[in-house]
Amino acid sequence: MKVKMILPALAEAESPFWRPIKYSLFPPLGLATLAAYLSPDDEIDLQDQHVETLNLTDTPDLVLIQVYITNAYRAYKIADHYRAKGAYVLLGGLHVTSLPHEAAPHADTIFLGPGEETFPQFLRDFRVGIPKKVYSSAVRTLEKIPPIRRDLIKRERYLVPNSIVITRGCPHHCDFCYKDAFFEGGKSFYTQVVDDALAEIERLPGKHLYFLDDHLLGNAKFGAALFEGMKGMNRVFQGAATVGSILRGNLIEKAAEAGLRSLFVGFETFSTANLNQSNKKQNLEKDYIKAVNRLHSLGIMINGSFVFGLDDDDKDVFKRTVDWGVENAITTSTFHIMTPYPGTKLYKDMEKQGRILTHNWDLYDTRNVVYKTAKLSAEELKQGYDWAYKEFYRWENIVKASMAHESHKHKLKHLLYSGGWKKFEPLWNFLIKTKSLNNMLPLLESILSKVKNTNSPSQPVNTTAYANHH
Ligand code: B12
Ligand code: SF4
Repeated sequence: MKVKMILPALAEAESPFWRPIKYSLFPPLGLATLAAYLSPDDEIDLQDQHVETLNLTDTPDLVLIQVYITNAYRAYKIADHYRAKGAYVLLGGLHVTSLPHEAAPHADTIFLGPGEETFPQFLRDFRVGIPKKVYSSAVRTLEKIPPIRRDLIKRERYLVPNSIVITRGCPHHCDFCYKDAFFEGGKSFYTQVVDDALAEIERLPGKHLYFLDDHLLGNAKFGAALFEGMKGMNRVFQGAATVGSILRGNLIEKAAEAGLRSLFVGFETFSTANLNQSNKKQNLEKDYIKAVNRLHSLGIMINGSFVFGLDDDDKDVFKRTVDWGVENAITTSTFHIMTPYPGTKLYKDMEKQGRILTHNWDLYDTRNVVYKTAKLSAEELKQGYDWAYKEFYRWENIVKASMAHESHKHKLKHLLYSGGWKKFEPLWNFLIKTKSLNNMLPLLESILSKVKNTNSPSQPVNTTAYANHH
């Protein structure tokens, strides 16, 4: 059977803010995970529109398309195109799960939730000619999942070909997060068996790994065993976690020992009212600065995530947030305009209150205001967001934040990481065009190399995370 798997490009691809490097970071891991359930005799063509031009002239028997919110319209068009040609078309992913009725008319079969159980079930049904219209994930486990078909990934086109996910979901329930909607009807946080995760890591060439798990420290027992197993593997890795998990116990030390060099941290907001509004209980009364210092003392760079536009935010929130980041030597920051994704509690609340201003999903990229704001006007919010990015990544601020570290090595690493990520667009574009992004990996690995802490543990010793997407 001829199978085509497609990750359509996100709408941002046509925006003036499009940064090709941001979309050449991670390969389509979800589709490569599903490909493992196909038979070795199937002829599989996996295409990622972020890094290649789609070939739409082929005639596959089965087409799988992954739908995110801002590629939804493009995904539907591609689906319609292949259905018109007689292919059997499957749609799945976050957006299909949030809005199955919108996706269904464009597909022969749709999938809700994770695909590890439902896709093989579909294949069994399809091969005997009785496929269903809808498959909804209920049983959830990562036990005995077949090895991801990484051979289908065009490694040289990505900066971070070694992305990996060994857990699914997260133990928390923030109102703005997709998590509860996507995992409805079953477990919403589960992990691989530690030995399987270690085996998957072993299969990855080179040194660098990027864990795309929502919360790498979310299960302390699993984390401890994983990091124990990773000791001596000579890896450097990046991941994401909550403020609380950094402050609790000694898991973060174990992670650092195993090679954790940069962490995406969901600070999101400094306001208690905002944390309550978004049910982000795990951040309430947490000492953010203590968490920052702990990471710095372990030589872990920080990519801070911040959301603007929660109801308690006023005009000062932008400056307050940028100043805090620079003063506390946060290496990279990811700012978002709050976005009520369909299916989330936030969306339902906003809809009830008549606050949703547009249903144009292309605008739901966290760079646009799509809802009626409270204390800020929509213009103030958008301008403040744009200002925050510019201000945080001004050379003066990059240098200032770098200088907050103690040793010259740490200052330099911060400078290289943050400056390199935001200030060398032409170089990144050249590497993408010449398909040689992967050649930058050794440089990234050396920037992420271990920081020998000659200072006392309480002194900030640091650097950061590359480009997290959030
Ligand atoms: C990698 C990543 C990116 C990459 C994506 C590129 C890529 N190659 O996939 C990049 C950097 C481009 C990116 C960008 C952004 N991202 Co992002 N990203 C992720 C991340 C960390 C991992 C995705 C992943 O690989 N998961 C692991 C695989 C195994 O799971 P999966 O892809 O979901 O696939 C499974 C199922 O969905 C299903 N499935 C998927 N497709 C199909 C198709 C069929 C036919 C079937 C049967 C099944 C199926 O089966 C798979 C196996 O179970 C997720 C968080 C997460 N942990 O998932 C956030 C996440 C998707 N991102 C998010 C956001 C907000 C963004 C940005 C808006 C951030 C920003 N401000 O720029 C942008 C734009 C996204 C958009 N416009 O929709 C949100 C999405 C919220 C939403 N409702 O859409 C997430 C969920 C993070 C979060 N916790 O909020 N992101
Ligand atoms: S902690 Fe992060 S991944 Fe978990 S529910 Fe909250 S926003 Fe989502």
